[in-house]
Amino acid sequence: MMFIKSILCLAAAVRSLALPANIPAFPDAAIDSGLALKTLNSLAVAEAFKQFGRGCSASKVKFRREWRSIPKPQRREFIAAVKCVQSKPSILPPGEVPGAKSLYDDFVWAHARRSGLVHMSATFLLFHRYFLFAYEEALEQCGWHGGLPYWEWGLDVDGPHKSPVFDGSDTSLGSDGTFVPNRQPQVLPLPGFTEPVILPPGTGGGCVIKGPFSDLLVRLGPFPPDPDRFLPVEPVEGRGDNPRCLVRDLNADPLRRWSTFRNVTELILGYDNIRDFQGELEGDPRVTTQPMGCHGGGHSGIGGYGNDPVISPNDPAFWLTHGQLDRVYWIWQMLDFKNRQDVFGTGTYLNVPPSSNMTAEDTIDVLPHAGPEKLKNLMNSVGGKPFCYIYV
Ligand SMILES: *[C@@H]1O[C@H](CO)[C@@H](O)[C@H](O)[C@H]1NC(C)=O
Ligand SMILES: *[C@@H]1O[C@H](CO)[C@@H](O)[C@H](O)[C@H]1NC(C)=O
Ligand SMILES: [Cu+2]
Repeated sequence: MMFIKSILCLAAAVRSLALPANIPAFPDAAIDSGLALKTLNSLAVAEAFKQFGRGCSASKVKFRREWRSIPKPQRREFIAAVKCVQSKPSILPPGEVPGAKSLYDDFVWAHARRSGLVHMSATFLLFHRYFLFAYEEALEQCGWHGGLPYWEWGLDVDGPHKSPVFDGSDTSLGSDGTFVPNRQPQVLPLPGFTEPVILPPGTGGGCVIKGPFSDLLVRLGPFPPDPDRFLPVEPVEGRGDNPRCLVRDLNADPLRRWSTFRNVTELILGYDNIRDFQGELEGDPRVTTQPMGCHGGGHSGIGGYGNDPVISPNDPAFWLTHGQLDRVYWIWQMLDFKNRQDVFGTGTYLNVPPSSNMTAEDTIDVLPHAGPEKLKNLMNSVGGKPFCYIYV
């Protein structure tokens, strides 16, 4: 209650500011320390409190918090809820995806089956926003009412293996993978860029063996790309049961290169239209000369399955890195809310195969978890029907 009050005070204090013209010019030190991003988050909260609609209100809004700001007993409750989703049976039609044994596997499939449509396309940010929401609802059914947590990358650029998110304690999402020595750098050829991205090996590389999810059985995938696309759509191969451990390879290098406080703050302040903002955030070769973006940095910071564009939701940390990404998008939107309500691009990965331009009137779904919804209804996190959350 105190917390809500202080947010409301803050909202009152900044109400007089016209956004985004009055965003303070931040000193370098504030950008590098994360203070600037924190301030932008506060401005976004203030704006969100003016944008409540259709049943979403200050008393109902869900607070999505950074992992470290969730008290440890609640972190344990969150982990228990994730395990509950992992223990519930699949809701897919019997036999359709034989490897999907649990409701959690269904989420992995929901992402995999659409991966060729919802990356490097108009729906990237909003599909993932809706996807996170569907998962948050499943956690709710499993007794977690605290809002989906997020992972602030900027706090862990000195080593995600030391982070409370990944330290292997019972209040973490499990440890790093076991260290696999003598590995070569990973060479990632990214479509549309002439030079591949080269990543040094991380601090893991093997199975997660300590803490929550050390006993997790990953089942789905790998899914091969379709012959005419970069990523699959409704793949047939890979649906079978392929039980294996969770592989992780935590890595500070990509976090330092693409996902620092500075990278995220400059992204939010540097672009005023969705094409450029989304293109930089995702490293879209049609928009930017910089591959990866903060999205890629976050995934590669987790490494292992978390760095696979198709099956990354197999790692329970997926939801926290994408929570952070949605937070970045959310802050950007809230800094100029009425002008940041559109989508840009087509409905296929790098427009291969070619597809139509999409508009906010188009619909997406997150089957089997959430039905079709117009993109315009997914723009406002506090618009009610379906969303009612903010990041704090
Ligand atoms: C990201 O920020 C770091 C400093 O925080 C900087 O060294 C790096 O060049 C930035 N990356 C990009 C792609 O701008
Ligand atoms: C799709 O959008 C692009 C970029 O704005 C534009 O150049 C193109 O003409 C559009 N295509 C159609 C069919 O409207
Ligand atoms: Cu992602």
